[in-house]
Amino acid sequence: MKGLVIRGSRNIFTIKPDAPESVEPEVICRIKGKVLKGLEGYFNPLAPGDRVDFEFDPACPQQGLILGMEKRRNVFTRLNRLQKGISPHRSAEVQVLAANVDLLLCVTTPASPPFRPRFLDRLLIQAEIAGIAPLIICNKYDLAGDDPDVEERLHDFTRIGYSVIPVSALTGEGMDTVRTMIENRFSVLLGQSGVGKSSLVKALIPELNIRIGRLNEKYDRGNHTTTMSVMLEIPGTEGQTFIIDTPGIRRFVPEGAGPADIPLYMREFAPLVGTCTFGRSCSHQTEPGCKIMEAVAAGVIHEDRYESFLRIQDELSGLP
Ligand SMILES: Nc1nc2c(ncn2[C@@H]2O[C@H](COP(=O)(O)OP(=O)(O)O)[C@@H](O)[C@H]2O)c(=O)[nH]1
Ligand SMILES: [Mg+2]
Ligand SMILES: [Zn+2]
Repeated sequence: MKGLVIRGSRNIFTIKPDAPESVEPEVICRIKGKVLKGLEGYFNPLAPGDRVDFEFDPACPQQGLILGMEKRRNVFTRLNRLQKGISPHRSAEVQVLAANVDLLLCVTTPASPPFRPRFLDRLLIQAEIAGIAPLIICNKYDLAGDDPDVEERLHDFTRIGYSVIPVSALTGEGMDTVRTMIENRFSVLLGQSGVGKSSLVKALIPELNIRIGRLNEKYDRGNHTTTMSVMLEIPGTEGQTFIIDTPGIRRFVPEGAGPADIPLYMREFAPLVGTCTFGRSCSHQTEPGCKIMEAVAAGVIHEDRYESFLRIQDELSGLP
C-alpha cells in the first residue's frame, strides 16, 4: 500500500494511507528491518511529505511496516550540530524537515521576537538551494508600529523579487491571502521559535484536532517530538492542501552548498557571479574589480544581505 508521511520521529512514523476506503485514517508504522536503503545514517530517514510503500505488520495488525520511500521531488533540510567537533557521519547531522514541498512560508516578525532579516536571508538561501519557492510572511503585523528599519528591509526583499505578506494570526489580517497562496499545495512553515508558526496553523485550522498531540505522546515519548515536523491537512480541501509546522529553529546554517557557491543562491548576487576581475576565484571581500562589492556600494545589494553573505561564507568555510 502507498501512503503519505504526516509526522514521525527517528523510528516511528504516522502514515496517511492513499486508499480512501482504508480502515484506518492513519497508521503507525516502523521501518521494516530498521533501515531504509540509501538513507542509512541520516538524522531522520523520513519526514512529513515523504511518500512510502507499507504493509500491515502480521505480528501486530494495527501497525504498519514501511518497505520503501518514493523518490523525492525536493527536501528542505537543516544542519543539526549533534555534538561539538567533527561528527563521523556528516549525513547524521542533516535533518530533513519536510519533503516534496511546493511552498516555503518563511515567517518573521516586526517585533517580539525582534525582526531578524539576516535569519530570513538564511532560510531564503536554503530555499534556493532546495529549489523550493519561498514566500515571506511577516506575522504579528499588529505589533509593527512604524519602525522604518523593518519597512525598509521588507521593501528590499520585495525589490529583489520575493513576495512579502503582512499578516496577523491574532487579528486575522492577511490570512485570506495566506489561504489563497497555500491552496492545493504542500506548504512548510519556517522560522524562529515564537514567531507564531503554530498560531498561524491554528488560524488556518480553527477546529484543529487535539488527537494529534495524544498520538504523539503515546508513541513518540522520548523521541524528540518537539524537534520534528508535523503535517496537517486543511479541512475541506479534499486532501489537496497541507501545511507542515516545523520546530523552532534557533540558528540556521545553510546546507548542501559550498561557501563559494553561496552568491549563486542569493537572487541579486547570482547574476554577478563570475563577472568580477578575478572571476569565480574572487572572494568578494578585498579584490579590486569585484562586481559584488561595487553592487553593494551602488545600493543594488543591500549592506545587510552582504553582511549575511560574509558571515555564512565564513561559517561554511570553517565546517569540516
Ligand atoms: N500580537 C501577536 N501575537 C501573536 C501573533 N501570532 C502569535 N502570537 C503570539 O506569539 C507567541 C508564540 O506563538 P507560537 O504560535 O507558539 O509560535 P511558534 O513558536 O512559532 O509556533 C504566542 O504567545 C502567541 O499568542 C500575532 O499575530 N500577533
Ligand atoms: Mg510552534
Ligand atoms: Zn567579487
